[in-house]
Amino acid sequence: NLTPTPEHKFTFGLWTVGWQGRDPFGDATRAPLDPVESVNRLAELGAYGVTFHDDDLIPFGSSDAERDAIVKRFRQALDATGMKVPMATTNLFTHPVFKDGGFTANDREVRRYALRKVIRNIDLAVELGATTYVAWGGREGAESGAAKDVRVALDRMKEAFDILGQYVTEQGYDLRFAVEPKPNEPRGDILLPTVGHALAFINSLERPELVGVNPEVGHEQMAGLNFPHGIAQALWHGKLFHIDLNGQSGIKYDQDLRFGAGDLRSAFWLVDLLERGGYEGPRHFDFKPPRTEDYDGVWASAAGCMRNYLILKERAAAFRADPAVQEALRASRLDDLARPTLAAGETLADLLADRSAYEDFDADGLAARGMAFEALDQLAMDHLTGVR
Ligand code: 3MF
Ligand code: MG
Ligand code: MG
Ligand code: MG
Repeated sequence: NLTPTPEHKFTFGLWTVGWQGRDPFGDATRAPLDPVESVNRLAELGAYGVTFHDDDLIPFGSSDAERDAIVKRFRQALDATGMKVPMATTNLFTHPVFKDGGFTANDREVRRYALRKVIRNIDLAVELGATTYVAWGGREGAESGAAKDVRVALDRMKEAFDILGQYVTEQGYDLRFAVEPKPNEPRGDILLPTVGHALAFINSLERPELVGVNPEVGHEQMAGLNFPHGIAQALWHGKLFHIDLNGQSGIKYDQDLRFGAGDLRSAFWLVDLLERGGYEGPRHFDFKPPRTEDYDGVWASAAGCMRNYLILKERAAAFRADPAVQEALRASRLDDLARPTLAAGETLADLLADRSAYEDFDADGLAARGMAFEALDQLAMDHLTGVR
């Protein structure tokens, strides 16, 4: 069944369908999109909810009265459609004041302002029912060596997350943070560039249990990394709090293609993993309908994200259910990988005393065994392409 419904938990950033197509070389190709229109159209398409940066909903510099009116109207659209807001985030990158970062700007006043801007939107996020707060530090970084003392900047980054953790704890909010890594763009080099860097950083925080990751397909691929592998490790650590789905074709600028475009094989393994791996959160799309598209194209692109996810979900399930695949998995000894290397009750001393493990080990004999991975992967290809 390829029809999206709210049970599939598909969500979209307001900034995705609302992207007007402005890029470093060209002006906007589309007129501004009313967030209420986005809520209505995405609801019609079968989405579960929307997410937003503070400034996506409430233009930067709005008065308190304008803010209240905007929020009221937005809330009415949510109520009328049943759309949810499971996640929100802060824009700490568009205004020129953030040119050297938010949490790690060299200017202390900017860092204090950034924290206040985040906290203000956390209150709104919680009011609207969000349980995840994403932090993407696109301007936290540098273009040159002496411009940023990275170890000191990481002290400031930790300070920011510790303060935010204190805030949500003191308020009694049911809200967790998700760090979104990215290697570069817009900064030349961004702090916490990959999932692995972010996971290590989280361990140094005062409240590590409140902080996880929000990996984005394209961001990890920009660093040449295998996205499903990164997601698997985040799941293994219990840290996959949220995810940004989109498409990317290799190491280049952040393409934000619709999900399933770009590296389709990687998308197949990703869906296979998410559907089997215990991720219960929203399937959140952070994509950009190409600037070639008018609004018909925008909604076709959004629908395509969900459709491709559901196609891949169906294909991955067929792959796992195929008896030939199960046989091929055994032939490739995946069941053996699942067995602990020491037997139950066996000790290190037993391993050291086991002559078959070393002295009598038949290295050449074991080396001669093929792994049968090619046949297994071809079955995946057959299922992915629908010929099987
Ligand atoms: C940039 C991004 C961001 C983040 C967003 C937090 C503008 O490459 O991916 O989108 O996803 O700021 O959710
Ligand atoms: Mg991105
Ligand atoms: Mg992207
Ligand atoms: Mg993103």
